[in-house]
Amino acid sequence: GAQPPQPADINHLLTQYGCGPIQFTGTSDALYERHLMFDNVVDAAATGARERYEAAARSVRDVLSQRWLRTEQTYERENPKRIYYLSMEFLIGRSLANTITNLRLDPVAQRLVKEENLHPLALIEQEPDAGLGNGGLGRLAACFIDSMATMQLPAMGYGLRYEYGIFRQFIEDGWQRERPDNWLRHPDPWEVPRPHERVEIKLGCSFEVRGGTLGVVPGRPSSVFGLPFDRPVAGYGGRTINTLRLWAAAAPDVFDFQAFSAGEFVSALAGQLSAESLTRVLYPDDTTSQGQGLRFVQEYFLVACSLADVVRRFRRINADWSALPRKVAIQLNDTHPSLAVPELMRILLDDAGLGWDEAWDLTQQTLAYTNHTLLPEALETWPLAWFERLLPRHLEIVLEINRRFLDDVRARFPGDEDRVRRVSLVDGDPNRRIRMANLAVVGSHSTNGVAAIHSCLLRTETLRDLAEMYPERFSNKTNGVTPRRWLLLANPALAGRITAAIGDGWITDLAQLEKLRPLAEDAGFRDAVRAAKREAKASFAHWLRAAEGISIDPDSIFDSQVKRIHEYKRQMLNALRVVVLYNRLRQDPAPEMAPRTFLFAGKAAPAYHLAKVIIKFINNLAATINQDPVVRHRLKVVFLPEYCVSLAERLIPASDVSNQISTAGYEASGTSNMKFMMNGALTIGTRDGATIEMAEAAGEDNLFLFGLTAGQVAGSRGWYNPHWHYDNEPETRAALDLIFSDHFSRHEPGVFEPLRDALLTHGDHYMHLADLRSYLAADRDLVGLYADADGWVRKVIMNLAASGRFSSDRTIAEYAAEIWQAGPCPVP
Ligand code: B1N
Repeated sequence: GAQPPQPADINHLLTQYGCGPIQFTGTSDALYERHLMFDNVVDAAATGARERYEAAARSVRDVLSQRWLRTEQTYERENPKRIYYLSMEFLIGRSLANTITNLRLDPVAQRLVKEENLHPLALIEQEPDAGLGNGGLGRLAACFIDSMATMQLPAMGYGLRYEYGIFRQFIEDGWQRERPDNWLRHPDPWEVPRPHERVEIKLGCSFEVRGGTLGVVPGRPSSVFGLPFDRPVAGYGGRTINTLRLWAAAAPDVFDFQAFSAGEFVSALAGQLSAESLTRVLYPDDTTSQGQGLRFVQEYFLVACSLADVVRRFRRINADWSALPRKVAIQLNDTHPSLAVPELMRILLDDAGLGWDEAWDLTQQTLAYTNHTLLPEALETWPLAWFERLLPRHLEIVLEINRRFLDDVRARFPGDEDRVRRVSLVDGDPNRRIRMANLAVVGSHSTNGVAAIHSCLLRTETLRDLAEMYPERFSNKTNGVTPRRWLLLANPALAGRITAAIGDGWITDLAQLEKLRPLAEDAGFRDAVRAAKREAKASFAHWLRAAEGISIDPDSIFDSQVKRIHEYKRQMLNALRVVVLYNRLRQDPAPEMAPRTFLFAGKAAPAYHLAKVIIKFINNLAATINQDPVVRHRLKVVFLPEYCVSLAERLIPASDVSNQISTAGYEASGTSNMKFMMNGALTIGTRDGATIEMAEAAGEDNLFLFGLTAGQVAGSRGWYNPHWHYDNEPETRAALDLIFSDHFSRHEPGVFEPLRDALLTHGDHYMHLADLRSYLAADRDLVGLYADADGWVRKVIMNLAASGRFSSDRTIAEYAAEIWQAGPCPVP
């Protein structure tokens, strides 16, 4: 019968433990210090940088939490058509500075930094990059969710919460080495676990993961849990806070193991490791598919968790299944989540009890597919035998889809059995495989490429037969990048000058950069742009010296190529250019020429040997050139280890020249090309991917385009012979001879023989030698223009003015209008 304590008593009870003087509202202490005290339980006066970062990040999260909740409540209430972006990769990078920028909290952050005596850069550096992607495809997904939140679209990203993201790269004796990326070592202040919203995924068999490979135990069905971890996606202006939901795999609870005898208790629990290995690590292949069993299960896990979640949310407020395509749009980021086709069919047939025709119609109307590459080694196919064991019901559904589809093909093209074989979802006997791209096209209402040339080749070459069947399904959606991260945040020097000139409307409407076009003739604005570049170069040079101990001259031309290392991207073509320039200087050491710094960065897939040899070559080239007293004040070569989003944010603003030199027809779009363009670099490149559209927008004379066109590349496939160039072009021959004479590998004779094989003996598949001379000619023009400071900045401004088209806001507006038929749902 004791009385509950009265308020005065409560205060008394609390104060006896000394819970002051931290306040909860009104001061920056309230925002920040209470996290040190109550989350980490450390004395504010004695904290490390990591704890300060965590407290700062949690403070920022506090600011958006209510808005985040209200965003979801608004969607529940308004019941708009929702957009779901399914991707095996989200290459997010860091979130602290980006979230502060998007919430426009800079003034608050500055006050906090001052009052708490924080070192903002040191703080920011504490956050690991969320490297849950390989390259362009994963970064595109991250730019898209930024744009969707900024445009107030009711959208959500679904991905996997890999414990280890893309490997960390370091260089040893010039070679790439890999280290695991343990990015979750410390608690991540951005993620909110939602254990109550877990989903159970059923598989046709049990499995175990040993040494990274998947072993299946047939006949014994099993299940895995998907635990959602939510991350806030703050739109610019902070009106909408959307969610990126990442799934972690977990074994069923101990409870399920009670059937085991006491003797098996420990081994049964140890078996949980298998289920949890599912989301352990991101596969490090970019534009290739290794076809590993564990990857297959990862892909199914993403699809099954996400669709279960989507359907549950849909059913909460919609009674009628037929409303699905009016309320849900699901975009598949490449074929990686294309098991969504049979999975959605399974749900509609088996769980909802719909008939085939209705289920099929709803599935097609709900799903849409984006293709990101034409490289044959990237087109996913999975052994039919794996479906049989792991997903027998899905196999039944895929085969029934195929039976009906091939009936249609035969009806439309009687007697054309060749065509039937080409378009079938099942690759022929004896090693029957399911063709995931065909499944994605047939099972959706939309297939798009990511740049005009790519979409065109997709329609006319790679997926020609399917495009003939369903021409209305095919379209182009040229990629874009978010100007918030890639200009406003990464390049304050340039962003500030743009805003001073035309106001800040460009941040959410990048087409406004067109207003800069007339300012190319304004000497004051040209000076401002030049000064911005100079600031960015100086700060990059300063960082490079501090971080890597490498000095570069901010008065030299910064000439960059940063992207995954791949033969088709032709880092070797760039390296050959440098060897030719080196040879020229050795012959004539004193030409009037601006000094040049060549910056390379990028990771090689750990199993891609030739890509690793290319890294080794660039490093040896750097070592030789940087030590050579004759050339070292004119040429400098740097290979920057550990390319990642954060490094891109520093390097791109500082670059004068952007190399986009893929063999024409092979780079689907490219997206760093756009980031360089909007950061005031000039492009030297081939007519490939979105670079073609950049040249259209800025005018061809404002880029340095060279080399074979995609048509010429395809047309010379039959007769191209690299030896012709070796025999007839003295500079080409001299460069190759120098490499193969071990000039760059004095102590490692023969290490570069694999390059000879690729470039000469085996026919130079990516046609480096065909383009070297025209590359050098374009390079000469470029260096010539650099000597004319005003002429250079004029072109920079013309590029900047034309870069508005390459905002991911424009891309997302096109997806929303033409594929999703979805609009904004503003949060009041
Ligand atoms: O997607 C980017 C494009 O800008 C690039 O041109 C393109 O190369 C890139 C399998 C891929 N295509 N395919 C992949 C990534 C991981 C993987 O496991 C394929 N990445 C691209 C954005 O559209």
